[in-house]
Amino acid sequence: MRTQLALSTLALLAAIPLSAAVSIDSGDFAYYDNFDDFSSLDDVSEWSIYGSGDSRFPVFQGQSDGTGMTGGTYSYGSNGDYSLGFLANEGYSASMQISFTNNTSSVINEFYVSYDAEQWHSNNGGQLTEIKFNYLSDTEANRNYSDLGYVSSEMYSSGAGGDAPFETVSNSLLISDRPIDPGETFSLEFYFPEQTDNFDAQGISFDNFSFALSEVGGESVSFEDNLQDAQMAAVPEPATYAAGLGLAALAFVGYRRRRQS
Ligand SMILES: [Ca+2]
Ligand SMILES: [Ca+2]
Repeated sequence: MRTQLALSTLALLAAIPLSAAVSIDSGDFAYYDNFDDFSSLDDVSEWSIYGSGDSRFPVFQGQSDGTGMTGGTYSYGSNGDYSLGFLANEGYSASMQISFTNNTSSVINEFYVSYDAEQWHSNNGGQLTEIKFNYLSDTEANRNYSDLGYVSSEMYSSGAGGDAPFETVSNSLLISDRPIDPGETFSLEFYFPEQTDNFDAQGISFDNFSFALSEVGGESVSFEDNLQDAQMAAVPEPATYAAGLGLAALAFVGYRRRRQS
C-alpha cells in the first residue's frame, strides 16, 4: 500500500513518460511505500519501469518468493510482504523511478531517503547484482549516491528465499546537496545495471521506500514523525486495524490530534 501524509494532486508532466509526478504540497510531506499490495503493475502506478538501452519494458513476472527463473520485473516476497524487484536476463538493465514536484512555495534544502534492499533469488557462484540509487533532474546533472547502493551476495545456495529474503540491507541517507526550487520536478531512480559476465543473476528488490522532507525554506522538519505517520497510515484496512489493535488505534488518534493542535 502506498501512502503519503499530505494530500496530493497528480500532475501530468511531459518529461515523465509513464507515471505522473507525486505532488509535494506541504513542508511536512512524507511518502512511504511497502509494496505489500503489489500483484499487478497497476499497484505500482506511481513508479515508471523501463528496460533501458532498447526501451523494452521488463516483463512483469508476478509475485514470487524467488523461485521464478525468467528475467523481468518481480513482486518479490511472501506472506503479504512484497517488494519491487528485478531479475536480469538477456543483458539488459532496468530502471524504476518515482517523480516528485515541489509544489510548495519554499526551496527544499534537504530530504531523507531510506529503503530495504532484499535478495530473493540466488545463483550460487553467479554474478553479483547491483542496485544503484540515482537522483535525476532535467535542470542539472544526474547524480549517483553510492551510500544508497546495494550489491547482492553470490554465496547463498541457489534457489528461492522462501518465507524471507536471503538477505536484507537497510540503506538511508539525508541528501542536502540538491536544493529543489518551487515548481521543480525530479526523479529518484533504482537502477539495476546490465549483467556483463553471464546471466546467472541474483533476483533483488527494494522495499519500504521512504522519502521525507527534512529541511524546507531553511527550517528543519521533523521528518521522522512525518514518516512514522505515513507508515502507520499504510496499515491495510481501518476496520481490521481498529478490531485487532483497538487500543493502539485509539492511541494513534490521540497522537494525530496532538500533532495537529
Ligand atoms: Ca520486505
Ligand atoms: Ca513489503
